Amino acid sequence: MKNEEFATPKRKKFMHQSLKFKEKSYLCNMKQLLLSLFIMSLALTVQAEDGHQLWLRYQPVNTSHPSPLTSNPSTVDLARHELETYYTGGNVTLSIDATMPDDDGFRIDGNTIAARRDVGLLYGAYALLRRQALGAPAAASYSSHPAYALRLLNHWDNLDGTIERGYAGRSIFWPAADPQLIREYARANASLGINGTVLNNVNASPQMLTVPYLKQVQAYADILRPYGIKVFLSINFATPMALGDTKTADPLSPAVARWWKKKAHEIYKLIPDFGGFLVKANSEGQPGPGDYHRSHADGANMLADALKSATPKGQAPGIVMWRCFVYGANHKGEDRVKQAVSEFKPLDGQFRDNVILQTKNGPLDFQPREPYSPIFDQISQTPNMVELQITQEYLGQSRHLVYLAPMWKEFFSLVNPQQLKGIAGVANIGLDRNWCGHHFSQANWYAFGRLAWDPSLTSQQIAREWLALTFTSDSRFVAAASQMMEESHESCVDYMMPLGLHHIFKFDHHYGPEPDGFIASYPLEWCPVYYHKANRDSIGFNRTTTGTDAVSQYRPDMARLYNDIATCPENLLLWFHRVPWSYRMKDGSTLWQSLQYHYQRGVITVEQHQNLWHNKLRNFVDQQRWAEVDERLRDQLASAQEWRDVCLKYFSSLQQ
Ligand code: GCV
Repeated sequence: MKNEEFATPKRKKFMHQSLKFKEKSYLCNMKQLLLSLFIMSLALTVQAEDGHQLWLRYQPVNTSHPSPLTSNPSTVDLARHELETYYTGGNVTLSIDATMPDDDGFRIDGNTIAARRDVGLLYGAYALLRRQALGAPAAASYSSHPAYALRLLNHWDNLDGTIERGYAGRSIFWPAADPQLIREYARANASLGINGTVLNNVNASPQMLTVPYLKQVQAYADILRPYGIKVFLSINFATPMALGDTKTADPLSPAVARWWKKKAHEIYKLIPDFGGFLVKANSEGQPGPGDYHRSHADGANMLADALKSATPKGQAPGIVMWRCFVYGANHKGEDRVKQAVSEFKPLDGQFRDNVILQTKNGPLDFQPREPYSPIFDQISQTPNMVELQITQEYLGQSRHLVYLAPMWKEFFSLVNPQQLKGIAGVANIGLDRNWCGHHFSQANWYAFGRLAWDPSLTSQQIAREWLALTFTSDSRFVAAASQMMEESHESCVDYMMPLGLHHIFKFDHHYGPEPDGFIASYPLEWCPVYYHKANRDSIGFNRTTTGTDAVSQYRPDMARLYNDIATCPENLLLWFHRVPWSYRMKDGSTLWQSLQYHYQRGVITVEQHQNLWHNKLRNFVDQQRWAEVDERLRDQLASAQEWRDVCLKYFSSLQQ
């Protein structure tokens, strides 16, 4: 290894602030001392902030006269209640306007909110409150319409209360829920325009569709309905067989189709506006139609027919969101990032009209940086929706401050948002008092919701908005903290997997580096060494036309761009190309120097963020939230250093 020198950040000396108690003569009196301590503790209690209020920190202005909420409020009741409680600008008129576009949008003219649908009035109310809190001009005329009809959270919550890839405590839904918490969850989502939620893990338990659990789902649906949120369920494809009701789960078996129809009717009886099913089939050990040599279309269509037959008249049929995250089944051995297209492209056009293909933004698995999934170039006759991961499985979990909107915007810069039918985000919500584990992870929930409504918003706009609503609108704080958020994703890529490296995580839990990872009994495509392929001379995965040819799954202009090492963006270089260590990068450095530079830059950025938060932003933030973020930033720095040191040591050892 050549020893490269890097500028280390200037470490500014700082003084730890300490509480100073000035001696005052009146404290001589013991009674007065106790009284003072009591008052001080009261003040601290009043100011205690635990993050539970999220971005909804409006102060009630009209507590004397808000319309009381019944136990079963309508959507319009909720809108009125929010406005009467929190809006300072006078009475607001809510009006249904049948001439407006038939969607969830709204128009605000002074103190009138107009919408085609009730839920539009509720969204308009939240927009008005947000604008008030952000100091937008009160009388401005403003209208807004969602980009997508489907704006969903996907919870990977198990019925025993654990959450797959959850980093904020146990499930808010299972095994049982506090109805008040579910109302708060609904309100937070409605304030962003999120209009659907999948209540259970895609690795689904067959028990989900049994009567006791469906009754629970019914109770949640009743709470969520007035907030404009429909419930959906992940299903296990083999449910009828697993519950002992059929001998097979073959989608072409009449008994199986009958079972699903009956089940769909049972669900709609309990939940008349049930949204539909999310399905992970023949992937990572889940059952599916492939077990019976049937196609994904056979499986999806059978479920789609069942939902259609059971949806109450006059209502759009329930939908099947069929996931394209499929590998290791029919195309075993093929480059993993190609397998989804190989599997689904031949089926395009064979799906019922109430089936939507749901695909992760990248072709591998929510890595810190991936190119977009070529499914979005290849599937044109079946509706597509994108699945983003809000929970930070591969981005430092809830220990690292990583703002994901810049990454999602990268996706939208290459996949036209208008070609999608909907958007889903794998939730980062749990029973932790602050919902998301890390206070700044709330920003990812917020950003997901805002982008699901309007993908043209910039990541910076959203960060500024969120900071002002969540902490303080002081422009010095917002400017510094939003810059930190904006830089955080790139720095995470730098200290984990720069220049297109991917999946060099520790096995199973995916926190921390394991570049030498290889377990013979595991599928090769779970092993880090499969992805970086580093040896003495070179590093990187040749996915060009001379390699696995994954590039050819992209539309022609992108395929050309990625295929040519001279035009391939350097931030994806090692994703698409196998490159000698001595390769000259655009700035003249060798690949090896560049790799070291990126790892070091990532660490330095975290160090700067940690210094900023610790020294400069302390006085803008309440003590509890400041300290909790501060502690995590320290952890993040240690983790970033570990990433840099372990990866560089390993790659350097190969070159000896
Ligand atoms: C829900 C990755 C994750 C799994 C997840 C899977 C999926 O493999 O590590 O936890 O399972 O993606 O999206 O189905």
